[in-house]
Amino acid sequence: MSRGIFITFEGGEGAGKSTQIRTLASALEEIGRDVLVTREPGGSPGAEAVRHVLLSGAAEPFGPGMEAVLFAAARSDHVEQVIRPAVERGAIVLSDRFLDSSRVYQGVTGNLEPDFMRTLEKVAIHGMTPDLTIILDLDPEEGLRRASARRGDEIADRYEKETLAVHRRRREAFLDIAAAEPERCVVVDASMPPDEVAAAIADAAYAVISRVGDEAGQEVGQ
Ligand code: Z5A
Repeated sequence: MSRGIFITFEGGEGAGKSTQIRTLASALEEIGRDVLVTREPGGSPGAEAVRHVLLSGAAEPFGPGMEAVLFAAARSDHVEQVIRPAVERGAIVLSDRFLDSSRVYQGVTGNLEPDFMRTLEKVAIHGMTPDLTIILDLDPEEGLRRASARRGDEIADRYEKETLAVHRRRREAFLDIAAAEPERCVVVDASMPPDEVAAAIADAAYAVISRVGDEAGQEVGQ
């Protein structure tokens, strides 16, 4: 049995991550693949309990360091309870946000020390680096407009309420990560119509699926 594949989706608010994960999951299931869709913060019972604390803003008064540790604790549980077992059984795991969100939201716009962030990341993921990260790139004004239209009368969460300048800085930070790790990250223009965004994502995903399949074939042939 070939090993599974771990794909993460990143980007700003309202960029279309959930929409595109659903589309890719359906396409992969149609060709008979075992697919697990998950999200952060959350994805396991322990991490979902921490999600509420983080998104309600309950941890915000205690500072970005406290929030970063909580995101890392949730991620560690998510990795060990859900992601690693699924990848080990051969599934394709699609996660709505993962380590790059911590690098950007807590590390860059939370102004936390790079060494502190690296240590937390190492402990939280314990070697579970994504095979592919799709960065959905969108002007934050459009992303917030989409997120607000979808939310309707519900209250904006802790992150949606932040200033446009902060959201712009995050967009740049995601693009900086993609430039620094081109072997892992693919940037997709999220301003295109959903089917065009989906086609670009499918190209990137199938390329990785085929590469991992070839590597598994070579190992079996050794
Ligand atoms: N966070 C953090 O700080 N540190 C961390 O380590 C992690 C997370 C893991 C999670 O929020 C928050 O936690 C997040 C960062 C922080 N900040 N916020 N907010 P969340 O899970 O509640 O929300 P989100 O991750 O930001 O996702 P989202 O706002 O739900 O957006 P989305 O999933 O990217 O978009 P969508 O739901 O697919 O689409 C939004 C709307 O746009 C919807 O009505 C769609 O129909 C529409 N849409 C989608 N695609 C298109 C296109 N192509 N054209 C037009 N309209 C579209």
